[in-house]
Amino acid sequence: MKVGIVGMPNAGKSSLFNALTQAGAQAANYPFTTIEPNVAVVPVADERLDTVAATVGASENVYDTIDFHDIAGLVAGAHKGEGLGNQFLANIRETDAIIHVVRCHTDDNIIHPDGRVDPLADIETIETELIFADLDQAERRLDRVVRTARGGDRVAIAEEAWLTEIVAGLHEGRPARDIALPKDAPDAPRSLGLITGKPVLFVANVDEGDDELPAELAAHAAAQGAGAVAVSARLEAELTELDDDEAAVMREELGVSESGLARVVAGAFSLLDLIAFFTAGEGKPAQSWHLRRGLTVWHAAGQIHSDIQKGFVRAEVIGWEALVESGGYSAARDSGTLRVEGRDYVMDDGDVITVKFTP
Ligand SMILES: Nc1nc2c(ncn2[C@@H]2O[C@H](COP(=O)(O)OP(=O)(O)OP(=O)(O)O)[C@@H](O)[C@H]2O)c(=O)[nH]1
Ligand SMILES: [Mg+2]
Repeated sequence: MKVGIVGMPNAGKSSLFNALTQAGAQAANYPFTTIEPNVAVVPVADERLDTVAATVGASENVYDTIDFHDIAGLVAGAHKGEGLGNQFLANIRETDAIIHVVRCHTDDNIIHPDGRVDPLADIETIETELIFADLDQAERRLDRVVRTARGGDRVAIAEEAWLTEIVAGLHEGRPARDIALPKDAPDAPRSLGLITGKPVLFVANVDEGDDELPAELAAHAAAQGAGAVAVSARLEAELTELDDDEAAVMREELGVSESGLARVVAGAFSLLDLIAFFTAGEGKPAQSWHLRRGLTVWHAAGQIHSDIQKGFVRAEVIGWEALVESGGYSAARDSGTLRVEGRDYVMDDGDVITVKFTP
């Protein structure tokens, strides 16, 4: 899963990025990879995998990862070349979801580009710039497609139709996700890399020790069908410098229950409606994976490897708790809690699967 972080300059994007990256490295004790200075691959620790791995005697734990992309802040007029932000938007066109960091903290020492703290006004500025950037992208593509369509190319003619809808909708100031498209073009916003077509998780960057999501932000997110969580980016960044016990004591004192990483990851997963599943075998790595809820074990096989999906025969499936209670695969097989399922089996959160396939 790839996630792009957007927001106003000084909103706290890089602070959040650093906190997530370091917390991921610590929580999972797993060396994160910095592909570029502003891209981090963060493992998503999952205690269920640890227990499953211990039960079956796996060689190591490999957690599924999230790529976070931190880009420069956007200012009003970015689409006309103001500030730096616009040129970095290309970096997040390929992501699965957007994290929109909104300054809500009231620290006067931190300059706000517009000289005031107003979360909803900031959100509107960013949403407007993203719509303009998408409009630019869609119009350029439309120009090209119109030329091909004139030659009678049927694919181009269909594409011209939905691109025209998108361009018109964006012109009216609507995000791509709200623009109705013909049924044969459901992936259009994605294939075009439209940022306003992606699901959004708002991260309210709140004052230290303030765990509450501002009501106005919660309402705005709900109206859009977006997710929202409150995090103090600075506090989270500071907590990653402490060891686990010290950080737990600090959290307790401040009344901040869960780590910022856990909240952001949980927010992103519920936004994308993802479930976790596991693969594990004796002497082999135990791995966690994620899949959209409602998909089948055949889709799950495709996550693991396209060859495993192609040669899919059947799968052995068991809930992680049942596997741990049985103490291993062979006992689970004997007691009948390990089931054999066909390709249409719909995956449950926490399933452990072994796919049988013909190479
Ligand atoms: N008091 C307080 N300060 C914060 C918080 N989060 C970030 N800051 C400070 O705000 C300043 C800007 O934070 P950054 O994380 O660099 O902001 P950014 O969104 O990456 O900014 P650009 O990259 O310029 O767009 C830094 O001095 C941070 O220490 C917070 O939760 N509370
Ligand atoms: Mg930054």
